[in-house]
Amino acid sequence: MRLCLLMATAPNPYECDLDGRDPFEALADTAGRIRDAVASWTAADFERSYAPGKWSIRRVIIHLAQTELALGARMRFALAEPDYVAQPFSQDAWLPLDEALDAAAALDAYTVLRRMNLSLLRALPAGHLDREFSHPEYGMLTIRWVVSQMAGHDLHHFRQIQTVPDPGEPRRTPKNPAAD
Ligand code: NI
Repeated sequence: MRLCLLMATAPNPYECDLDGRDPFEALADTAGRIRDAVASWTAADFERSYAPGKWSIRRVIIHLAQTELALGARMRFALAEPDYVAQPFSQDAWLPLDEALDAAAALDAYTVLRRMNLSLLRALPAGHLDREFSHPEYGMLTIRWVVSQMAGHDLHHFRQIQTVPDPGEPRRTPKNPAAD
C-alpha cells in the first residue's frame, strides 16, 4: 500500500483505494452501490458508527455529499477560470455546517450531485480533462486528477459503510483494516 502511494505521480491520497480500477467506471458505479447497501436502513441504523469514536454512517454520507459539492465546484472553477487556484477545505470544519441533514437527504444530495458531475465530465470537449489548476497543498493538478481523487475517496468510505452490518446481520470484518 505504501509503495503504491510513493509511486503516484501526484499525491492523490486515494490512489490505493482505487486499486487499479478505471476512475470513470468507479465514479459511475459506487454511489449506486452505496445507495443499494443502505436501502433497508432506518434513520436509527444510520446513526451507527463504523468504528468506536468515528463518524456515524449518516455523517459519512453527509461528508460524501459535501465532497461532491466542493470538488464539483472546484472542477467548474478550474474549467471556467484561467489560472484557477483552488480553495482548500477542511472536512472537520465543514461537517458541522450540514450536521442537521438527515441521512436520506444526504444520500439524495450525494447521488444527484454525482449525476450532475458525471454529466459534466462526459460532455467535456477533448483535452479538457487535462486542464490544469493549482492547489496550495498539492501543487499543479488536472480535472483528471480530481476524477481519480473522487473515485478513490468514494471507495474509501464505501468500505467503511460495508463494515456496518445490515440490521440483523453479524458485524463483518473489513477485508483490509489497515487501509481504513
Ligand atoms: Ni473522506
